[in-house]
Amino acid sequence: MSARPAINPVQVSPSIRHNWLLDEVQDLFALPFNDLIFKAQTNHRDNFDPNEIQVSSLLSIKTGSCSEDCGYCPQSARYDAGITPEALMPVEEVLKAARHAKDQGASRFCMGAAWRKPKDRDVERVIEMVQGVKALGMETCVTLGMLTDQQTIRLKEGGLDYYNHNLDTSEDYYSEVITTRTYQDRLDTLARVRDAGINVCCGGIIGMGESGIDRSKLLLELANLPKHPESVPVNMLVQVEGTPLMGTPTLDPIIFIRTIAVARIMMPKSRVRLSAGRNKMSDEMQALCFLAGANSIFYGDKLLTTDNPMTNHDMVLFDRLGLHSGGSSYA
Ligand code: SAM
Ligand code: DTB
Ligand code: SF4
Repeated sequence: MSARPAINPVQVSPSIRHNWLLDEVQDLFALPFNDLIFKAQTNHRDNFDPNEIQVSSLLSIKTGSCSEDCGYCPQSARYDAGITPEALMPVEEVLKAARHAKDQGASRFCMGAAWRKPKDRDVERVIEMVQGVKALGMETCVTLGMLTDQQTIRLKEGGLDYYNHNLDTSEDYYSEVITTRTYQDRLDTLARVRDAGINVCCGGIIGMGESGIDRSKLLLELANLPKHPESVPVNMLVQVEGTPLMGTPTLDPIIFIRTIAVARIMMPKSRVRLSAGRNKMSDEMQALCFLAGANSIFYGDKLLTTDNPMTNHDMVLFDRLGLHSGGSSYA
């Protein structure tokens, strides 16, 4: 192993850019794999401890019966994916799950609700959860759907650290997947979150049948936001029986790894999260994702409604790769 220092303050990466062109993104995707990974890993080392992974745990605080038609999602009321709907959880139960996640080694607790948009009284309940989780010494993230200005301000006042709201795919492909809210709706919520001073967690899903240009355009959209999201979750579609996207041809894993690498290069200081879909990835594929610049994962036996690798499997994987958990979102 070479003795390259973990973080070299002299080798500061080129300035953060918000003016990426589609051709440049496609040129990155088209690089020989070794050249792309080298570039991404070099960039990664200039900005982060290369062996440190930020670890978040997820909890579904309100499950199923969602009015939206997101074609990938088992929680939409429009599809029969065998989900048992559950109302918003009591605060104490949420805190019990957060304590467990902390004991398992998670530093951030992400609470997800199957809503198109929350009611004001729901937001107040979620704020109680956020405050309880923060009191445990964990970072907090919630994903509740579209927000009003006032709700966003309340969440900020309540101490929320991160808001997750994904663009999911390119604007062009979006209407193939979701028809009940627009791409602009999502951008509007993201702008509210940013303006309120809450850290932004925003990414997408790869493997929904989109083209290479769609993947480039998704990354272009994220990297050309006025400020890069502090966290960029890159999900591989979890195919769930009963959802419209079940049966989508499986994506070449190399393309997924390339997507991680291009995200790392375009958003050099963001945490790129290897998110949903790890259950279907080999340990070797995950190792390549970390090499390509992923430095965050969802940890815990469950995502929202689907399975994630078991925590002890992840611990062994970290050990085999010499990875350690730690770090906050932004370098
Ligand atoms: N209901 C809120 C919303 O959609 O804004 C928040 C929860 S929603 C489940 C959060 C994100 O999870 C979605 O935007 C999507 O990116 C991701 N997701 C949901 N189902 C998925 C699946 N089957 N595979 C991969 N990612 C998924
Ligand atoms: C994100 O980008 N991925 C997470 C989190 N943000 C909320 C959700 C993944 C959900 C996978 C399907 C499920 O478990 O229901
Ligand atoms: Fe509802 Fe969110 Fe699922 Fe879409 S992704 S159906 S908004 S829970």
